[in-house]
Amino acid sequence: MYAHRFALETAMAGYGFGFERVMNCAIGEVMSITKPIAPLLAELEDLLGPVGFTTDPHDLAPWLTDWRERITGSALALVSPATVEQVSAVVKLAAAYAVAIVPQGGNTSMVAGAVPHGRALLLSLRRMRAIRRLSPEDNVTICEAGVILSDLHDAAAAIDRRFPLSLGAKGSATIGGLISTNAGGTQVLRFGNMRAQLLGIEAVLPDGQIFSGLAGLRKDNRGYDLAQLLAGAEGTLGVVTAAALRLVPAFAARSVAWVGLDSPEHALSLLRMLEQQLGDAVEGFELVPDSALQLVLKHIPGQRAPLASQPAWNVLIETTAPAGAPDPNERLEAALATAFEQGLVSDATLAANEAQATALWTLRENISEAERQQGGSVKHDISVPISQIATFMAETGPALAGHFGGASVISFGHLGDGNLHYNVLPPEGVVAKQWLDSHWDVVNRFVHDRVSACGGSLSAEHGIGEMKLAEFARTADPARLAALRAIKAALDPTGMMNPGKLVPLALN
Ligand code: 2HG
Ligand code: ZN
Repeated sequence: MYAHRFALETAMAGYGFGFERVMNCAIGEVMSITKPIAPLLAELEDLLGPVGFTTDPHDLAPWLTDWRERITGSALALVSPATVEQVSAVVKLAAAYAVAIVPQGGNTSMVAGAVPHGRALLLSLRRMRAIRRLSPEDNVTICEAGVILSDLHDAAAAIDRRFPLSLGAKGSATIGGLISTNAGGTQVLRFGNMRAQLLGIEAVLPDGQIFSGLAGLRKDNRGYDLAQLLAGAEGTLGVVTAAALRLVPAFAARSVAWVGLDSPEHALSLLRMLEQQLGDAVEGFELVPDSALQLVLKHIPGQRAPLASQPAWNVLIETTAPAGAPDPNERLEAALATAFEQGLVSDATLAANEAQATALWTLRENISEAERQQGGSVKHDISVPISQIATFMAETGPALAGHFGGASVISFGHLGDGNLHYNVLPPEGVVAKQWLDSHWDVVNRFVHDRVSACGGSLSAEHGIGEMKLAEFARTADPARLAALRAIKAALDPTGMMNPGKLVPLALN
C-alpha cells in the first residue's frame, strides 16, 4: 500500500540471495554496501535451529502486516531467539552483514511500528516469555520481553499483587512491545504509563553488547537512564529483552459503573468531583460516545447496552479499595447520587458482580475492533491540555464534517489523561477503503494542526511508528527532532535498528 520510503534497495542479482545496497535514510547515512545474504542466513539457521529460524513465506506472512492492515512489508527471515545471548549473536551477525533488525512483540502496534521492509530480519521476541522473578517483598517482577500482558496480570495476582497497566490488546501485547512504545491504557490515571512501571531493563544494543540493568532499584542516579531511553524508542536504539517492573498491592474489591451524561464537559466535571470525594481510588475513567457503543453492539457478538436511555456520552468508571477499606460500590454509588443531583449525570448502572464488571469493560475494550470491522478510520491518538478538550471537541468535529462532506468522528478514551482517540470515519454511502486512502493525509493534517494549536501531541500513547513519521516531521519542534536524531546516531550509527520508524529523515 505505502511505498517504503526509507530503505533504498538496489538489487544486484546473481549471487544466491543477491547483493543489495542499503541506504538507511532515517538518519541519512549509507548503512553498508554489498554483502551476500546466503551465508548470513546459514549462520542464523545454525545459531537458532529450526524453531528459531524460518524463511518460509507462510511462517512470515502473519507478521508482515500491521494490526490495522494498512502496511505490508517483507523480510529476509523471521528469527526467534530464546535467550538474550542469542539476541546478541543475531544483532552482531546482522551488523556484520549490514542487515536491519526489526524487533516485534505481539504485532498490535496502531502505527505500524514493527513492520519490516526489504533487507531486514524480523526479530520476534515471542519465545522469550519467562517471568524470571516475582517478588512480593520488593514488589518487583522481572519479565522477558515476550511475556504476554495478561499472563503477567495472572502471575502477579497469584502472589497477591498487581501489574497496574492494562489495555484492550492485553491478550496479545507483549512486555517488550509495551515498553518500546511506552504504552498507556486504561489505568494511567492512577498509575502512569509504561515508563512509570519501569525499574530497569535488559537490552541488546546495536553493537551487540548486552546491557543488564535488572536489579529493580527504585533509586539509581548514575546519569542517563538507559531504561527510560529505550522505553518509547520503538526498537530504534536496541532490542529490549527483559525488564524489571513494579508491582502494586492487589485490591480487595472494585466497583465498576457505566454512567450516561450529556457532554464531555460534564464528564470532566464528574471526574474532578470523584477525585475530590474518592481520591486515588479512581483508577479508570474512560469516555465512550454513543456512536462507539453502537459500533460495538453492532459488530461484537453477545454484547448488550448497559443503559436503556441511550445517552449521547458515557463514562466507564472503575474504583478500587484495599482490604479493610469501606465498600467501593457504596462510595461510588453515593458519589454518583450527588452527581445526579448536580445535573452532571443522567443515568447510571453499577456492576453487581465481577461478571457484570467484566462485561462493561468488554464494551470499552472492543471499540477498536468494532471500528476495524466497520471498515476502519483515520485514527488520531492525541493529547491536549485537559482544560481544552471540550473546546477542541466542540470545534473540531463540526469543522471536519463541514470540510470533508459529512465525515464523522468517534472520539473516545482516556479523558483524565487528556488523551483522546479521535478517529474520523468516512461519510455515509462512500466506499470506506477508497475514502480512507484518498483522505488519510489531509484529514491527519487537519486534525494535527488543531492539536498543535492547543500545544498538544499527535501521539499520546501509540508512538510514531511508520504511520505518523511524516506528520511528526512536519509538526515537531526542530530542537526535538535534532535531539532525537543525535541520540539515534550516537547509539545506532549505521541505522540498523528498526529503520524508517520514529526518527524522521534529516532534510539537508
Ligand atoms: C484504546 O484505548 C486503544 O482502546 C486503541 O488505545 C485506540 O483504536 C484506537 O484508536
Ligand atoms: Zn488508548
